[in-house]
Amino acid sequence: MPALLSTYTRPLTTLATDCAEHHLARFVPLGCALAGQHSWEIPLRSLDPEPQVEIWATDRPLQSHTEGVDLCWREHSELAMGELRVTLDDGADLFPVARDAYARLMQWLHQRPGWTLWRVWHYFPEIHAGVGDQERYRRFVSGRHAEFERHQLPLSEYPAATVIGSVSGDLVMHFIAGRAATVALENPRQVSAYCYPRQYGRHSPSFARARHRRDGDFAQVPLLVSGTSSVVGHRSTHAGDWQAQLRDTQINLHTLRAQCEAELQLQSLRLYLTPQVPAAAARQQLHDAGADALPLMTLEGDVCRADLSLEIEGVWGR
Ligand code: 3EB
Repeated sequence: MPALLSTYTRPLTTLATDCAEHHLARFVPLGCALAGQHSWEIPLRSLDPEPQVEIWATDRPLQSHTEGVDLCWREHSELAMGELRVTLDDGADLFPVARDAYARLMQWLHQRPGWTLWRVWHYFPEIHAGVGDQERYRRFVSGRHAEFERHQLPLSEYPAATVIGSVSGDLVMHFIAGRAATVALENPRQVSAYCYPRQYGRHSPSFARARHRRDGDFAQVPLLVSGTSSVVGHRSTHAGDWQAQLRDTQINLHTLRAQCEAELQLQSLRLYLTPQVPAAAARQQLHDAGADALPLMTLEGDVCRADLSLEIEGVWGR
C-alpha cells in the first residue's frame, strides 16, 4: 500500500520518467527548475556532482492551487505541501516579514479545520547581517514567535523546521500541513530550541526537533527531522572544525531517531554546507559513516549560528 507521505532523492536527469499526479513537491536546487515539471526551487546552489531532485509523494491524486502571487500549494483531502514567497527589500526588517508570512500561512491553515503544520523550511539572504538582537535571523525568530503567540500555538504543536541563509532574493518558505495528528520529538542530547537561553536572542526558535504521526505509523507518514547541527545542550560544539561538527551532528540524528522504537529507513537527506566546507570531503565523510548509496542532496547555504559550518536534515520511514 503506498504511503500517505514518503520521499526519495535521485538525480534530476531521471525525473521525466516519474508520474507527477501523486507528487506533492519536487524540490530542486537553484537554477535547476524544469519547465513543465512542477518543480519548486530551493534558493541554494547544488554541491552535488550531479544535481538531485527530492520528491515528496502521496497515495492519491492531487490538485494544484494558487492564491495571490505569493502562495501556491498541492493538496488532497488529507494533506498539502506549499510554497510561500515574500519579496524582500534591501535591508528589510525580518520581524514583520516573518510575522506576516506566518499570518498568511495560519490564515490558510484555518480554512482547513483540524489541520496542523508539520514541517516548514525557510530561506532568506544575509541571515547573519545585523548585530546582537538585530541580527536578521534573530528578527526572523522573534517575528515567527510573535505570530505563534498570537495564535496561542502550544509548544507541542511547533512544526519541525529548517532555516538556511541564501545568497540573494526572496524569503522562500516551503511547508507541509495535514489532517493527521502528529507529535513532536525532542532530542535528549539537546535543549529544546524553544527553551534556548537568552544569549541566543530575545525569543527562542519556535520549532520541534522532529515530528511524526501520533499513532506511530511511520509507513504512512515518515519521521520529519528538522535541520540538525553540532549543538549539544544549547551550545555549539567544535567551532571551526567541520569534520567534528559532522560527527556530532550524526550523533544528534542517531540520538533523536533512537527514541522511535520502529526500525526506520532513510528516505532522503539534505546536507547544507557553508561556503568554507569542502563539499566532496564532507559528502565522503557522510558516505563513510553509512551506506554508499545515500539519498542525498547537498546544498550551499549559511546555518543559523555563525559558528556552525553545516546542518543535516532527513526523513525516515518504513
Ligand atoms: C539549532 O539546532 C540550529 O529557527 O527554525 C535549526 C533548525 C536551527 C531550525 C529554526 C534553527 C531552526 O538550533 C539552528
